[in-house]
Amino acid sequence: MLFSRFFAPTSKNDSADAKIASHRLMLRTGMISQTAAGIYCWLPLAVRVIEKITKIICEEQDKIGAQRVNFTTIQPANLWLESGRYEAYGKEMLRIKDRKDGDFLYSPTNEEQATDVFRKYVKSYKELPIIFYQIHWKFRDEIRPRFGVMRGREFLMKDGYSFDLDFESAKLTYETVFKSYIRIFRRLELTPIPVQAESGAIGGNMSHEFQILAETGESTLYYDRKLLSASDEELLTTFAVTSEKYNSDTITISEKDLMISKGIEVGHIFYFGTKYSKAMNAFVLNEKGKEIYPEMGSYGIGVSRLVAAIIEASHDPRGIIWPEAVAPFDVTILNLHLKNSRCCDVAFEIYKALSSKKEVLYDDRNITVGEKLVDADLIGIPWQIIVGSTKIEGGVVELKNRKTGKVVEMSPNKVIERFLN
Ligand code: 5CA
Repeated sequence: MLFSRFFAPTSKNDSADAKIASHRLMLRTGMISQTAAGIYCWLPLAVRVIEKITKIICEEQDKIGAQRVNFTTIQPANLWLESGRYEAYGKEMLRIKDRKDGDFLYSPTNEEQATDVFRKYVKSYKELPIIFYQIHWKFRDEIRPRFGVMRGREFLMKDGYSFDLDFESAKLTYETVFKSYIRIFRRLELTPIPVQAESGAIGGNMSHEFQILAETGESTLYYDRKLLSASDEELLTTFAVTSEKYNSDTITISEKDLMISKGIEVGHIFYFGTKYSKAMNAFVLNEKGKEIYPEMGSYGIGVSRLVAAIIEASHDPRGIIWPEAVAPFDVTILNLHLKNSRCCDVAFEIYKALSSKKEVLYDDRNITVGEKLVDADLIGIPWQIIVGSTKIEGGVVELKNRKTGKVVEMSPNKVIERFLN
């Protein structure tokens, strides 16, 4: 991709109302553009990151047998009248009338719809367990949308819904999804802290939140120091709670092992038994022909929030430092001297060669050297290949690692080899 043709409207100044690093940096790099309170347009850099995250989520969910679907953003109110949540959900739900005066809503979550699809088609215990998931937009009319996409009103969620025949099987599904989530967050180069949580508006009695440590997080976490080095299996049972559940009288770990930190909730999973299957009369027949209400769970990841959480976890005063797994491009080439034909030839040659295997952003814009270097650090692509007139006379270009800041000189051929092999 030629930067001169790429839509990334970067800016030199911070927006006054951006209070946390991710919000500030997403605006400055031109990843997002606000259209109303808590409602954002996602521009090309951001869409590339979302697609990388989506791919990782789908790979890990497909591995555990979850099946991707697309439920709808607009739902008829009667599904929610059946479950009893239409009134209970309150003002966070955006209610819509169609032209025939019918009541609809913009999905804040899709338990009812998943249950409705299930009851229409699944009739036998033999078809269970089933896990559906989707990656789709949600709307919640939050009282205080803030911190950019961190707490938006319109946001992208990965939401999953499971159906099992009995409690044992439902618990196994819950634990399988739990472990899949840990793998997803680790692949995103994050350190997830799973905490036992309240289930709130979703209901139910077994629930974990997945938190990412960050000083700007809205949750307060109390957890056992061991958690930071626990295996995926141990994570299920190691002590960790949010402030809503914390009670110093009942705590079982010693004071010296107790850690208290701020966190960002990037995922939340729930087991809620037959709450929706009973309310919506979704049942299967068991081997004796008896009607059984399946045991259900639901599983969310805040995909758009994750983009911001990754930036909170990985930035410095100069800008974003993308983990390689989700970076919008693998490598950027900075041609510092467009008027020098040797620089142009070498930069273009490297660009052509690398583009066969890598996602490359070639900065061919007619701006100052300083602006180019500042933008490259701001946007945070993991590797920068810097082509400048003095170095090129000596037959070398510079390869800079955004994270460490380390620069090494090498010949253009060497740098091509470095990325193609
Ligand atoms: N139905 C369940 C799971 S599918 C559910 O809705 N869970 S949730 O309410 O906890 O949301 C799942 C995840 O979406 C949260 O963990 C959070 O990361 C993200 N999320 C929730 N509200 C917002 C919001 N207003 N802005 C951005 N992300 C949000």
